[in-house]
Amino acid sequence: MTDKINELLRRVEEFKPKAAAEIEEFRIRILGKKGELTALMEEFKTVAPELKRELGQQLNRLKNEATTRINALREELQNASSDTSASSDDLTRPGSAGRLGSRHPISLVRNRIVEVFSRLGYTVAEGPEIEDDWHVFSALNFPPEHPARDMQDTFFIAKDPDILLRTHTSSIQVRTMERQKPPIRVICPGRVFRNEAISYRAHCIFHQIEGLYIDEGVSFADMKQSLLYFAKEIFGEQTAIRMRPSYFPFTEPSAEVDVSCNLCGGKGCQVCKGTGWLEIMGCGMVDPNVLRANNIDPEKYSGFAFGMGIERIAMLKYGVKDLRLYFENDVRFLHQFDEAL
Ligand code: 2NL
Repeated sequence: MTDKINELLRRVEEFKPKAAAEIEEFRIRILGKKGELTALMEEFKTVAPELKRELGQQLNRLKNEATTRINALREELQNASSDTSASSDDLTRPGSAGRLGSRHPISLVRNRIVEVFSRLGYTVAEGPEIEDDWHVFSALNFPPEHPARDMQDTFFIAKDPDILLRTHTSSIQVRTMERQKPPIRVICPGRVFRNEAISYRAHCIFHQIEGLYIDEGVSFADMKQSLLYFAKEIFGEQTAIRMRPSYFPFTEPSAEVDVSCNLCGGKGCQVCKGTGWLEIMGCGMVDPNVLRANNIDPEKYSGFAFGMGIERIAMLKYGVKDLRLYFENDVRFLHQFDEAL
C-alpha cells in the first residue's frame, strides 16, 4: 500500500495542467468519491492494526499534498488568464498612444541652415520649379554653348528650349534682383532637377540652398567670415574652414568650401578619405556680368553668393551613406530623425 501511496504522490507532484478543465478532471480522478485516494481510504480500513498509524499518516500527507497542489494550480491559471482579460476588456484604461511622425532629415537640415542665415539678416525667398532659360542660365552668365544647357543635363518641358526645370535655385536670386534694389540679402531653399542616373551619390531630384548678399563694399573677407560662422553653427564650434580656388560661370573669383572633418579631428579617416577635410559648398564674388544682366551697377555694388546641396550637408551631419534613403520614405530610416534626438 505504501508503494501505491508514493506512486500517487509522485503523480500529484508531476501534474502540469494546461487548462482549468484538466485540473478539475484530475481532482475528480484523485479526490472524487470514486477517486483513487478514496479507494485507498477504503483499503486502509482492512489493513492490520499495527500498520494503521504509519499508513494513516502517509494517506493524510497524500490528501494534503493533493488538495494544496490542486488549489495552487487553479490560482496560477486564473491569475494568468485574468491578466490578459484585464488588458483587453478594461474600457476605462487609457488608450496606447499612436506613434507620431518625424520631420524629414532634409527639412530638419534646411530649417537649421535657414535659421543660421536668418540670424545674419538673410530673409527666405522661394520661386517656381518650372523656369525659363533667362532665370536659370542667361541672367547668370552661362555662355550660349555651356554644357549645362544641354538636353543631357537639363530637363526640358515639351521640347521647348525655353521651358525647363530649374537645375539650381540661383533662379530665385535672379527673381529677387528683378524685384528688389540692393542691399539684398536672401537665402533660397528649394528642389532642383538634373538629368542624372540615380545612384547612392546622385539623384535627378535634390535640394539646394543658395544665398546672395549684395551691397556697397561687400568683400571676400565678409563672405569668408559669414561662411565660417555658418560652418561652426552647423558642424560645431571646433570646426575650421578652408577655401580652394574653383570656377562657376556666375562668380569670380570662385571657391569650394571645405570644413575640417569632425570624425578624425583633421587627422584623416575613411570619411574624409585621409584629407582631414570635407567639401560642403561652392561660393564666390558675384560676377560683374551677372550684376549688369540684373540691372545692378557693378561700379557701385559688389556681392557674394554661395550654394550647397542639402542632401550632402545632411549626409555629413548624420552619417547617411546612401542618398536614395532620402527619397524612399522608409519609416525605419525616417524615425531615426525624431526631433527629440
Ligand atoms: C554649389 C555652388 C554656387 C552660387 C551658387 C549664385 C547666384 C547668383 C549669383 C551668383 Cl544669383 N552666384 N550662386 C554661387 C557660387 C556657388 O553653388 O556647389 N552648389 C551646390
